[in-house]
Order: sequence, then C-alpha cells, then structure tokens
Amino acid sequence: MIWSPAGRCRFQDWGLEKGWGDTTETCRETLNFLSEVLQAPDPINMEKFFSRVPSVFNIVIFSIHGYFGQEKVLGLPDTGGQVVYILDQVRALEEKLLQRIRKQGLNVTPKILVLTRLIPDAKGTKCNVGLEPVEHTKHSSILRVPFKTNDGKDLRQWVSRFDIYPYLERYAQDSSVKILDILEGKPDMVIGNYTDGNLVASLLSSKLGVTQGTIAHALEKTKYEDLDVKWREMDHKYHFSCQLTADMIAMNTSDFIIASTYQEIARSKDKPGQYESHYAFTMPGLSRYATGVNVFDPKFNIAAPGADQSVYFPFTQKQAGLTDLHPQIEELLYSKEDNNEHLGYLGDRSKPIIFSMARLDKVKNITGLVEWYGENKKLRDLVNLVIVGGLLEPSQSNDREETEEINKMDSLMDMYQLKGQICWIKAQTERVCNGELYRCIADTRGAFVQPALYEAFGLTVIKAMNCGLPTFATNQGGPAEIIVNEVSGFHINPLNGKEASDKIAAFFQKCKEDPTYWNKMSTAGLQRIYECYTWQIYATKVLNMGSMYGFWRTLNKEER
Ligand code: UDP
Ligand code: LCN
Repeated sequence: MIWSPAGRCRFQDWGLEKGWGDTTETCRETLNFLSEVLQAPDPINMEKFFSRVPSVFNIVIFSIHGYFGQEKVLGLPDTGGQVVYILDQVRALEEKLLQRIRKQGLNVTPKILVLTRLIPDAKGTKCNVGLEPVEHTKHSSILRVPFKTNDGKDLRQWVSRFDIYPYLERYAQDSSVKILDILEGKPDMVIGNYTDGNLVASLLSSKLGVTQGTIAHALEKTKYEDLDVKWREMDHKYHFSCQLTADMIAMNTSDFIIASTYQEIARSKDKPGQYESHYAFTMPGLSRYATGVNVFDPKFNIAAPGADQSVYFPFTQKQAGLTDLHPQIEELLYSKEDNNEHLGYLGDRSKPIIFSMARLDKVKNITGLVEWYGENKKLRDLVNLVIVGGLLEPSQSNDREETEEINKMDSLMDMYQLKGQICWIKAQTERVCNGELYRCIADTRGAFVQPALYEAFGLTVIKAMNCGLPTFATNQGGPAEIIVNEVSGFHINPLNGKEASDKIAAFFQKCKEDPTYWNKMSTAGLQRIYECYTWQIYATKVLNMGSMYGFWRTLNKEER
C-alpha cells in the first residue's frame, strides 16, 4: 500500500518524492536500483538508476547559424545535416521523455525548445517566424530570436557561420529572457550544437546554473590544415581566433560532450581525433594551450545519430502511396531533356545505379566521384551514376565553393562524354521523396557512394544503409566507423580514385556472377544500423547523460 489513508503517497512520508514508478513493480525495481547504487556505484548500476530518476523535463537546444527550418532549407548556405540531426533528435527525445515520465508515474508535460536565429530576409523559408511547432511532436518548438546590430535593430540577412561571433553574447541574453518566459522557469538541460550554439549554451548554463551538453558536428579545426598556426592570415575571412577560443570555452565548461563516433574524440596513430587536436596548440601572438581539452575526462560520450525510419526504411517494404512518386523519379533519371531540375540522363535502364547525395562543397568530393567514374571504363560499362546536389547553374549560386564545383561538374561531363550514363539532379529538399529515391536505386540493385575528403559523421551513409543500399564510404572520418569494411559495406580512400573506383567495379562484377552477394551486403548494412545507429538508442543515452551529469554537477558545484 503506497498511499496513506489521507491520499498522500507513503513514499512522501518516508521523505521520498513522487516519481519512483507507475506501478508497485516499477517502484520496487527503482528502489532496488537505488539500493544497488548505494552498495556498488559502478557504471552499470548508476546508469540503471539514473535512467529512472525524474530530473529532466525541459530541454533547450541551440543551433544558431544557417537556415534552421523544416522545409526548403537543406542545401542553403551553412545548412545541412545539423538541421536534419536536430529535428530528428528532438522527435526522439520527446518520445523518450514521454515514455519515461509515464513510467515514473508522473503527470508532467515536457518541453523542448530549439533556439535558432530569426532571419527577417528569409529567402522563401520560414526562418522569419518567431515560434514554430516541430512537426510530428506535441510539445516541441523552434524559437527564433534575431541578432541585433550595434544600433539595436534586427539584423536582416543571413550571415556566414564564420562571421557571427559579434552577435552571440547579445543573442544569449535575449534568448535567455524568452526561454525563461516560455518555459516559465529554467530548463533542466541545455545542449549546444557546433561552435556558436555551444558558446551560447555555455553562457546560458553559467548564467542559469543548468546542466550543459555539447555537440560539435564538424569543428573547423579538423577541416582546415594548420588553421591554428596560420590563424592570422585567415582571420579576416574565417575568424578562427574567435572560433577556436569559443570551442575551448564550451568544451571546458560543458558537463558532458556527445560525440557521434569514437574517431571524433581520439583516432589512430597517424591522425588525431577532432577533440584530441584541441589538447595542445598555439595561435602565435594570441594564445597557447598546453592542456586545452583532456579527452580522458569522463565527460566524453558517444551517442550516434540515426535516420528517421518512417522515411528511410528498407526497399523490401513496399508502401502504397509512395509508389505514386515513381513517375516523378523516373522522369528525373531517364528523361533525355535537360531542364532546371536535372542535367544528363541514363540511357541504359538495365544497369544498376551508383548514387551519391551531398551539398556541392569541395570537401564532399562529388566532382572527384564523377572524375573516377569518367576514368574507369569497366565501372562505366557496369553501372550508371546518379548525383543529387547543389544548383545546376553557376550564376544562381552565391556560394564560392559551390560555384567552382558546378563549373567543374559541367566540364567533367563534357570531357568524359558522360551524358547517357550520368544524371545530375539539383539539391532535393523533400525528405519523403528522397527516401523513395534511395529505394528506387536499391531496386536497380545499385549502391550508395560517399566519396568525401573528410566527413565528420555522414547522415547520408546512415540513410542509404537504412534503405538497404550497399554502401561505399570514405575512410576519412565517421563513415570509417559506421561501416565495418567488407562486412556491412566498404571503405574507400578518397585520395586514391583509381583504387576506389576499381573496388566499386569489382563489387558489381561479383554481384553479376553471384547475385546473392548484393543481398548479403544489403542485409549486413541494415543489421549494423539496427545494432548501433538508431534514434531510440541515441535518446536513451542522451537522457541518461542529462540525469547522470546533472547529478555530478550538483555534487561538484564548487569545482565547476
Ligand atoms: N540532403 C538533402 N538534399 C540534398 C543534399 C543533402 O536533403 O540535396 C540532406 C541529406 O539527406 C542529409 C543532409 O542533408 O540528411 C546532409 O547531411 P550529412 O551528414 O551527409 O552532411 P552535411 O551536409 O551535414 O555535411
Ligand atoms: C555536419 C557534418 O558535416 C556531417 O558529417 C554530420 O553528419 C552532420 O553535421 C550531423 O552531425
């Protein structure tokens, strides 16, 4: 009997607040977990107990730069996987929070706010809308707060992620007022994303005294060689002095850090991990870090993202309704007329398709893949190539790197006479249609190829594998860990195009001789996803981190 005659919970008489469970069985289990922790506080018992403790209800997530929206934004400058990651993350966290609250026997409504920038000149997106509910959630919203100019006016236009540092302190103040108002109090946890979001999360966490989590995505230090030593020559364009300083502040103030893969924390003997490279470095004339970030600190955790499995599901599951998209997809791939949606076409419909999708940034190396394909006769005989990415017309782009890549694509298509074998489709923003496109490629018994020179994580790799598409991905960065080479897919070396394209050709040759090989790789890719890369696994881990590190924060208050 856990209720006293006065209707008061007996637990409260014993000094235990509500939240031990929704049934006597759950309450007993939670109390047992507590008793185990008191006897032996090892990580497993701690995790079991803290996964039950009701301590996180309201979460604030900062993702400031780029165009943060739910439609028509992917592919715009500075706007890629981070947006996809956060929207999927919010849905997963809300679902898990609701499950937990139910199991705790509580009647509390959780709230998640994604804080981003309000951009008045929104380029046809909803980035000028202040508050917008997150689709497919009940209690989560995007809250947009404008940057202010020196004279107190709203900054109207998008600014590059490299140029936003002057606005962030004021942004932190303005957003904290709005957050406290909407949540009617402090959040239980703030999570930052990338340098700008993490810096603002640090300011807010220190002002309000709340638990802080840090997510890096793709810090610049890994992308530009020697940017610390050469900071002065690059500062006018990139402001790496601000960026690296902000990263150091955020990583050190943060209670916990969420990495997507292990290689992000520390890597092999020839190349340091993203965080490891922040341990000791010098920006001459500015600062010198001797023990900047200690990757042995237990604050480092791995929680890998997944893909939305209601959109990215295996090609074997045919869903009525989605087949309506097939004529549109067929038109994109096979119609001979170039138009403003695609250039090139696939002449031989009987061949499997190799497919790649990315922003047309240099680092994504899409033009590298086109060149490998152009050079490799065997591969051209065996398969067609489909690319989705960027704009098709250089004059339409205001991004320097994208313009260069568009021009390069054009000249490669001419140089290797690729029309009839390659179809280049402009950036696609419809998630549902993208999911079906991956499955249509799988129907041709094709493959996904991710040829990036460096990829921090690689959401497209996860999506392809979720759809059952055998995947070849760069060995530089996250994909090297997502895929177990020759077991759940293949690693390719983006710096050796001949070797990479021969490897892809060998796969298709083998599939020709033994069609079961394709099925084997497709199934093994899916199995790897279900074991390691789902949003359910992610949400459980991150909420446990919130409870556990929140507890440590309370204990170690003075130290922090
Ligand atoms: N994407 C898209 N349309 C495009 C290109 C990319 O919807 O034309 C999506 C893609 O499905 C993925 C994200 O943008 O979800 C890119 O994330 P990824 O991690 O691969 O790279 P990022 O752009 O973050 O560097
Ligand atoms: C940024 C990137 O460049 C990608 O590698 C990641 O997959 C994405 O963010 C989400 O974390």
